Amino acid sequence: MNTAIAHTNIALIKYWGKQDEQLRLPLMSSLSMTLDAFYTDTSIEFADEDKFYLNGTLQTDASAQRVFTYIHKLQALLNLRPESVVIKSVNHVPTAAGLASSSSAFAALAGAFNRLYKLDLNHKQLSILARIGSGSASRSIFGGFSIWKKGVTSDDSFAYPIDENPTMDLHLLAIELDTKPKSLSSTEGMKLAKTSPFFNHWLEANDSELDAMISAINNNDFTALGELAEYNANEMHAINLSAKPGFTYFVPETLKAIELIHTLRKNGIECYYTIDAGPNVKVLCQLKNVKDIQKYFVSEFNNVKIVSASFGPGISYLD
Ligand code: 2P0
Repeated sequence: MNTAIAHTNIALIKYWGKQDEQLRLPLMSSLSMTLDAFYTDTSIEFADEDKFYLNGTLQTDASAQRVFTYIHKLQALLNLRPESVVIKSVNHVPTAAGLASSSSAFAALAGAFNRLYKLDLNHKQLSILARIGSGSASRSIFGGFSIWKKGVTSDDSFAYPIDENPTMDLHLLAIELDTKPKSLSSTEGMKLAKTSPFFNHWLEANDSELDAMISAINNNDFTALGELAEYNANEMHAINLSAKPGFTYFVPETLKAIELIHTLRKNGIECYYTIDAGPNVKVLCQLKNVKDIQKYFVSEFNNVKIVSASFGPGISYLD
């Protein structure tokens, strides 16, 4: 059946800007945490006609187009027979998560493709294939903490693990504030962000922020990790606001959630936020505070859904 399973990841040092759109080569290195609670399993088989099923439903929209463009690109790149395929993907992302799944989706698809053609690729090669589907997917090949180094060519831009079984007490609470599809894709947002006058600073700060995050992880320093992850997310969203034209993924509830995190901190409950290309907020915290933080968000927002996650594993195969 050629089935691969990959988990989503959340960037603590973010990828936001490409040097090559086609190959998805980034302008900066990024660092992420792979999550246990959210994953995708994908199987692929040769068939008479290209078909893509997501959660059991045949897809005919832009998402199917993106998947087949990707498969055809890999077939051409690796000089493989351009055969048709049936792809069946299931996203095990709780509906409450409010998390994008392109990182797990393209990592699992790259793994399934590897099995289909019996390519026997190593994890570095798989990370390169996953990256071509979606940048963040390069990091989902690995569990725990991983770094995607930007590289200068396609063969040189891949992720590697820094600690696949971290012992750090680090939990993530995904707070679902808004379920509407985002108005601007990551791909488009990244293009616009390059017009910000602060974009150069974003690139210049990348090396030192990456080094500082690696130190925080090596020193098991939750405070340093949280402060820097929050700062890095703020920089990314500041670039969006200052682009020409400016834009934001925030909705009013996003700002309210940020305010709540400030209040929690003032009250001695240590927690930090990170926010991706959408309105939902992810809280970084330690196990002892998970329940209190959940309670506080539930009391301040009506019907808010919260999913708790910690470290997840790298790619695996079902058969
Ligand atoms: C990240 N994001 O590092 C950043 C932070 C969102 C904000 O990677 O265009 O779906 O497919 O390479 O990987 C989301 O963008 O973008 C993303 P493409 P992707 O996780």
